[in-house]
Parts: sequence; C-alpha cells; structure tokens
Amino acid sequence: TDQKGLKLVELDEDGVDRAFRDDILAGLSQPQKATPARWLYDDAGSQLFEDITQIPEYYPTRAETEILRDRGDDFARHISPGSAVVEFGSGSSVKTPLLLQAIAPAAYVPLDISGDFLRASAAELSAKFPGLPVHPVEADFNRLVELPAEVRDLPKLGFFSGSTIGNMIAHTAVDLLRSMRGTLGEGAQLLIGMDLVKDRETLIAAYDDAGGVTAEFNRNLARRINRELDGTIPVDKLRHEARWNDLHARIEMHLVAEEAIEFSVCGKAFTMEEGETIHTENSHKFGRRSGNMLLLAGGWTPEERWTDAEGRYSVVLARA
Ligand code: AVJ
Repeated sequence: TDQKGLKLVELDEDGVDRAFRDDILAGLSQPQKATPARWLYDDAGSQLFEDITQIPEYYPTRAETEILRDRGDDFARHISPGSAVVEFGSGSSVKTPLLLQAIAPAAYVPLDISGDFLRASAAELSAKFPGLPVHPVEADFNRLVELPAEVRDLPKLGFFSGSTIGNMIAHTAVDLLRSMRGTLGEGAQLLIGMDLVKDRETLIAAYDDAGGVTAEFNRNLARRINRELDGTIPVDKLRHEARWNDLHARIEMHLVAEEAIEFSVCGKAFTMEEGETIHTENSHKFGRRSGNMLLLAGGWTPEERWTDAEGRYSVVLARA
C-alpha cells in the first residue's frame, strides 16, 4: 500500500500482477526483446542478488562498503550536522549502519515501495541505534514523496547506494535525481554510489561469475514469467550473457536462445531465433565527468568524491 493506503500492486481476476504482465508482454513484443530490470527482484531474485554480493568477482558491494567504512571522518566533515538521513531503497544491514555511525544523524527515514523490506530493515536499524528516531515511509521514490513532519525542519541527506542509479538509462536517471531533489528540497545533500568504467575483463567477470550465480539470477526472470504469467519458456535453452556496450558505457545482461524456440506467455505466442536475446538489465558505469554530468542534469552539484583503494568505485556527495 502507498501512503494513502492504496494498493500499489494491482491484481486482475486471476491474481496476476498487471504491471508485470503488461511490461513482459510489451517487452517480448519488441524487435529487440527487453524487459525492465525491476522484475528480476522477486523473492528468489532478491536472494540471488544477495548471493551475488558475496561472490569474489562482484566487487561493487565490497568497494562501496570499503569507502563507507574508511571515509567516516570525511563524511562527518562535509555533511551537515544533525541531518535527517533519507535512504532511497530499504537499507542494507551493512552499509547503512556505517554511514549512520559516521555522521550521527538526527533521524533516519528509509523509503521503499515494499513495506515488508522496509519494516524489517527499520526494525533492525532501531535495534542497532536505540536513540535514533526512525520514520519509515512506504512509497515509490520515483515520484515526489512527502517526508514525515518530524524531519521537515532538519537538514536532509539523501543516501542512494549500490550504484542503483546505473540501472537506469540517462533520461530516467535524471528524472529520478530531480524527484529526489524535489523530495529533499533545495540545499539538501545527496550521497550516491556510482560504479566506475574499468577494464572489460573485470566488468564481464563481475556480471558472469564462474560459479554461475549471476546466470541463475538472470534465468530466474524466465522462471518467474513461467510461474506467474502461465509461461512456457524453455529456460534450459536460454544462456546467460553479460555484454559490455561501449557506446553506452554499460554492462548488459541478456538471455540468449541457444536454438530456435517457441513459447507462450499469458496465451500470447512468441518465437526466438537461434542467437536472439532478451535484454534483461543495464548497469551503467561512470567516469568522473560523466558521473558529474548526470548529477548536474538532475539538479545536483557535486561537492566531494571518494573512491576505494583500487579505484573501482566512487561515492559522490552532491548538493541541491
Ligand atoms: C543491484 C543494480 C546495483 O547492476 O550491479 C548485479 C544488479 N545485476 N549483477 C548491478 C546486478 C547483475 C546490480 N544492482
């Protein structure tokens, strides 16, 4: 439910999530089949992503955690004292405490569209920081969000970790950054994780690990379609592929048909030729200039920037 108590997930008579069905049917009907990345994250997908953060090849989580752990003094120096930390997405049990510890905020406001994740992480945080007021808000942060009255007069620090901004193409990322600016207000600060462009081998390995965890994460989408949308996709004939798209500076995940296949979803027939793909996720990588440019386009002026010791990942502090 959203703030007004309205159901955010609309189910039809058969209990099918309409937004999921509409997105998948439209995405599979395009010349280049492509599906929005958000549908990768059902319960199984979210668990598989947690597993990904633990694999040796997937450096972003470790690199970002290193920055948050080592740069606490810098954060305390550059972030307004007594800020309300507004986290976009339910907090990670590792990263969020590192930030809160460093800056001793006046309040913590986690925003998430999923009430279950939100309540779980808010409870965990309250237990770790007994004196800290926690005000969870169940909302879609792609829109303007009305913050709780208790934090209205405090300085705001937005926190958007995990390089999730990299999942969006530029115009969507700019829309989101502008919404965040609207939600937090002029003069607010934003601490945002942005993964960096680096050699192809490192990038491909991070998204195509030897243990096959990322492949399972990707194929899980096809399984979910079969389960929830009455699909007949032959999952075992789809191979995971991570591609570097140099023009767009992004890693793309694809599901590649290993032979010509036919299947149906919600009674609608689809075919794939051998080698044809479903494009399931983008993960954009940034340079110093391209990262700054994106933030500026979204209404945020970069103030400080930190990278891990190996220079793989950046955390940027910007001001509205
Ligand atoms: C959660 C979107 C940040 O793009 O690195 C990891 C998702 N996909 N491996 C990323 C992901 C494949 C991840 N984000």
